[in-house]
Amino acid sequence: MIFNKDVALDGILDALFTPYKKSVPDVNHIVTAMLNQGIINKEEDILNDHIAFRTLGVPNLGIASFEKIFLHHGYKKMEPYFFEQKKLDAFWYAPPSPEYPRIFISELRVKDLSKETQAIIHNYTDAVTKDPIDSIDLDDVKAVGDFFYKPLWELPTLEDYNALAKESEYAAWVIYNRYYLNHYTISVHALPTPYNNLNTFNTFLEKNGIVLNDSGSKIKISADGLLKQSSSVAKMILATFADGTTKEISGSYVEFAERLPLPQFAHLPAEELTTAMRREGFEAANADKIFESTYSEQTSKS
Ligand code: OOG
Ligand code: NI
Repeated sequence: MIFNKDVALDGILDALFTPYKKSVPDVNHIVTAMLNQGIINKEEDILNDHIAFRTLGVPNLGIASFEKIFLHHGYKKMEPYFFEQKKLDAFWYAPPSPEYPRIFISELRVKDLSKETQAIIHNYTDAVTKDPIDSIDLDDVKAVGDFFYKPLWELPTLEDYNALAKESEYAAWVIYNRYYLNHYTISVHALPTPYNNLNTFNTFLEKNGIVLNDSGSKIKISADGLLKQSSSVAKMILATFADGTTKEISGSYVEFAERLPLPQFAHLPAEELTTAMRREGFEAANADKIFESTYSEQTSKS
């Protein structure tokens, strides 16, 4: 297969974005503010650094299932990350060409949870007896697009949702939101000066009413100093549970990333820097705090 322009991948990404934008009003709010401020001339000027998904580590689901969609479209599996306290595993995936976003997929280590919590999760997921991806034609944009929003298990009860959230807010998020796009990420380094650094960009965001995740600190910085990340706190959505009761729960959020040039390219002017000359990949310590963008301690601030 020749990559570069993958029409199916374009369609799949579009299918993810339309519902995401509808349920995360911060996206249009930020884009409009950037247009008004003259930071961008059109929405397409924004470079999407990466998108992220969450999964449950149970048979037939999890990373091993979900990643097939993107491996099929030329993504390459890169480094793993491990989050001991949150009981998560993750990988990042490099795109077939730099105009496509990286992908970050995480998975709950279900076996590491309490027996009670495992039982609740299995109550839902045991209905999935074969890998659902294996019955999709991955070149069929409509089929893949529909898959992201197709219920793979029953709608949870509020009681189960609350019980899961006590042990793992991540588990509760996935049992309700499933494969909804968790976030997309604005590449801050690709913006015009002075907005091409996270400090200035965050000030702009906060002036425009965006509430930032401050777990650890608002700007998460990798050990090498070259990857800086911030995120908004998740938008609350009114969820309807199996018994018809409703509750406001966390939906998705927006992330902002600044990838600095690698030391050997640091002397080059910004317009000469390619993606390959900047810090690649992710950073576990940053990610650990970014996950909390959907955790109640953060969302209760907005
Ligand atoms: C993903 C959190 C980690 C990053 O860029 O390191 C992350 C999530 O909340 O599911 O997005
Ligand atoms: Ni991210």
